[in-house]
Amino acid sequence: MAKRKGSFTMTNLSPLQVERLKYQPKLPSSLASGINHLQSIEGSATQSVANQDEIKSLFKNTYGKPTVTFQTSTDSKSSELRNVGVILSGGQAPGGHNVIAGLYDALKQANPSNNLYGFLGGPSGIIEGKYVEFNDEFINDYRNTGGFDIIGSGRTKLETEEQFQSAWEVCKKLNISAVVIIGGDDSNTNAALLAEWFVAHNAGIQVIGCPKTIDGDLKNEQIEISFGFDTATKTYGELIGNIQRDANSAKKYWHFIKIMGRSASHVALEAALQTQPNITLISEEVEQRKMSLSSIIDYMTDIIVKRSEMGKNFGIAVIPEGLIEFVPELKSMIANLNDIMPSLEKDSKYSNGTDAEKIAIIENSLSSENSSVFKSLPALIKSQLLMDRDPHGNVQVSKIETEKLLISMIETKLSELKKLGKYSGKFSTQSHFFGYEGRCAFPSNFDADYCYSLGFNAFALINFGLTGYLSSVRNLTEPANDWIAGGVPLTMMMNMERRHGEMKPVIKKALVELDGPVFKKLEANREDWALNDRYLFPGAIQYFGPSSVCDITTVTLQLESQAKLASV
Ligand code: FBP
Repeated sequence: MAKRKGSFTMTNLSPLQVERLKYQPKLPSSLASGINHLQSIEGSATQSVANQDEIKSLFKNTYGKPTVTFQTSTDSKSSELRNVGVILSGGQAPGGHNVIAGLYDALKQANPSNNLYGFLGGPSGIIEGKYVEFNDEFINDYRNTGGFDIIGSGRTKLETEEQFQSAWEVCKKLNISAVVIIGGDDSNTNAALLAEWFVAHNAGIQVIGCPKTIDGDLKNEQIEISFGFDTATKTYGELIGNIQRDANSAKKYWHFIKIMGRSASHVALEAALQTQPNITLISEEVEQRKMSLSSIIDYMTDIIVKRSEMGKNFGIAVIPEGLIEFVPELKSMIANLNDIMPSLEKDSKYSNGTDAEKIAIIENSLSSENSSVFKSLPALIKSQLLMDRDPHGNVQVSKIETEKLLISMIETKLSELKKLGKYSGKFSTQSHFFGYEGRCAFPSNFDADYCYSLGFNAFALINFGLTGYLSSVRNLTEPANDWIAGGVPLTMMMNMERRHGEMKPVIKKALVELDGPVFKKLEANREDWALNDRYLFPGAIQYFGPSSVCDITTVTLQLESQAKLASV
């Protein structure tokens, strides 16, 4: 067993760390009544969101289970001795430590002899048998803190027979009868596969997932929001607000701000609603309206020119991280690039070539249409497209400086307009990328409470003998006391999608819905925000003070919950 590397001491903690360690997260009233005083109320049998026959045949043992909701019980439930393992999977999201703290507290409350093991470095920890055993002192150092450093995270995919077999061996050695996987849509897809495999092999090991990701794309009818989205978007909101003040004070720069969030634009959209910048691009809209790169440039340039005519040579543009994958001609070019890269990389002429040589080879290897798109890009972007692929062999869009691509193309457009006498302003720019700044922030009170509840609730699901469920806490716009805790079968969220040329069962990713209330709010206001500065300044996340400031949820959650209420 890996030894714990020293703990924090009160002398090397910041004043905020000291205070946050004392914060007691709130629980839904059902869970607060005690882990041994719960009853589980079953809903009706469920089915997957699509491709029911295929999903059912792939998940013979775990398909169709009912949703469950926990309520307080006057009876006391005895709890058998349990050893549980926990894994943090994928990108960091604020609140992960509190999921583990909630899980630990529930497990110890159920039976002080229960043990919690943390697998190190993500899913590879359970395959390689790398783990730590938690105790009070260990957990206490991490309560209400950001980051995943308590046990680390990783992106190893848990999906093969050999990996499942190794995980089983490790669990047998530690007498682990349940594993909690804290992750996004991919990690929870793997949790569903592992749960099914364990049942099929009579392993006697339950698997429970917890919905994590700052991207906000793991949500559906049953899961209102993934944890981390609240804190991350508030952090970006603060930063954008500060930049807006600066821009409005100096009145000399256009700030182009790319915001993390992978494919979906939920993070950019939420940050925009919190701050009301002059321009917000939404990838899903670009795709649905089939907007070409030049039409995006025209849209942005038009606003820049109009503001300049009003004497405002400054502004703020918010750009979602995944934009280029949604612009039709770039999407096609990137797909072509992803296809030709594996064979090019095996060719020494390409792999030993200089950047310029590689670019020339690529231009000759792409289809003629895709090649002309590639040729039209600035040199910087061409080089970024040559960088290392992700583990699936795809271009890493987070490394493409879309904000700089847009700036450079707008500069070209504006100089053309200048020559035609249609623009006489100044276009001076600053570019930013906000992502990592928000992933490990101290969790907001919302995320601190939500995550602690998710972890506590995960143990309740284990205690009721369930497997293949996602820990679910709903009714999140109400005070924590009124939150509804329960579980949703992972298979209920699945459909079949093409991955690496094969149809695979996966949890459906939620993209921004253009007919949903959140996008509609942007759409209704963006013309006004473009020209008339309606900047909002959310400021830093507040942990202490009036509830109206400290306990607010995201605009996204509020609008979605209002729309849900209005529809019933
Ligand atoms: P998850 O989907 O695993 O939660 O990761 C989210 C994310 O932060 C994305 O927004 C971003 O594109 C990606 O991780 C960056 O990955 P990395 O941490 O490997 O740089």
